Amino acid sequence: MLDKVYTSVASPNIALVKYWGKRNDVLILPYNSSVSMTVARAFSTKTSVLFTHSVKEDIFYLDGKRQDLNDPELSERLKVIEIMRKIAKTDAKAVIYSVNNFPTSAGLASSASGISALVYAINSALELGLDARSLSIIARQGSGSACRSLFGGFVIWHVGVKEDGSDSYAEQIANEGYWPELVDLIAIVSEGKKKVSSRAGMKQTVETSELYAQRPKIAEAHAKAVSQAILAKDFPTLAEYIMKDSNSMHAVMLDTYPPLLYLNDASREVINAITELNEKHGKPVAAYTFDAGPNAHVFTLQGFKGEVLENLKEIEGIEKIVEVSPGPGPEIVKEGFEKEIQEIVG
Ligand code: 2P0
Repeated sequence: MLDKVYTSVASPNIALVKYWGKRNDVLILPYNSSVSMTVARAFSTKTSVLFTHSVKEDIFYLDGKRQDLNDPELSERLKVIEIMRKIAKTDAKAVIYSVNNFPTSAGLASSASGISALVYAINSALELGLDARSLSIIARQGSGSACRSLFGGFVIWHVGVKEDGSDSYAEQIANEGYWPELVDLIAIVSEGKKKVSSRAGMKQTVETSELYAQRPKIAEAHAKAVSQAILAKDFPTLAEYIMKDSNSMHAVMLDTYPPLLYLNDASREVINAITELNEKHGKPVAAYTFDAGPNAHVFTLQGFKGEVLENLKEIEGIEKIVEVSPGPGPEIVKEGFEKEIQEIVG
């Protein structure tokens, strides 16, 4: 409905089996399925959307600042607006006011929660009535990992085989209440110089890594093993495949030419500490995973949390540790940024 504000909230996700490489850069189609956990609302993006004929162009505020929609990176991500406008057959302009309740330095990507919150709010604002699977296909085209945030709990993004991307969507494996004992301890480490963005980095890997040809079938097997381990609440198997998949992705990153080195000394200390802890227990009680940066995500069960934290606290270079648990998918909320949007529209 035009001239009415709709507000959604969505949370980011952390990959347990990684997406790293596109077979189609425009539609954002991956080379392999990936699996993730959507995190609780302590980390979320709240987005209010209004469609109207009373402004001449789309307007987008992020964290209180108006964004330049001619910026190529941002406009590529925001093409989801145009996709949805076409479905609704409207030329009304969008006024968007989006706020993250967590800093990007918290070790979680804000683009996933941002884009999933946006498509979720637009679905209501334009009265499209699309289900979460269809919305995940739209969100995917803004940013691959965003499609997984359309669901809560544990989620698989299916690789798909079709050229139009209609079978490359996200699906829930188990909801956020399924395995509440599982926690992710994010160890924030000091970052060095700015890393290569995920989008640019994965393209370089696909183009130059000789090992990459092996990656899709390895990751596909990991996605299957991780999905089964989640359903069985089998932590040792889950932990083994989480670590193997992180290692595998960082192997093809290192094999990229020139190499992509996202881990630092503190990251490697975490790998050593978790490996020793698991050896001490004679089975995996914790699992590390790293994205395109040095921050460690350490998965464990509540019963081992104290011991894992003790080990992490001894590592030099860890600045802080943030605990996150499984969380819900996007939702529409009553209270949004009505006042702010009113001021923008005038
Ligand atoms: C993931 N990452 O599965 C992997 C692991 C980073 C490492 O998805 O180009 O921002 O927008 O599709 O989704 C980060 O890449 O990239 C990412 P685009 P995206 O979570």
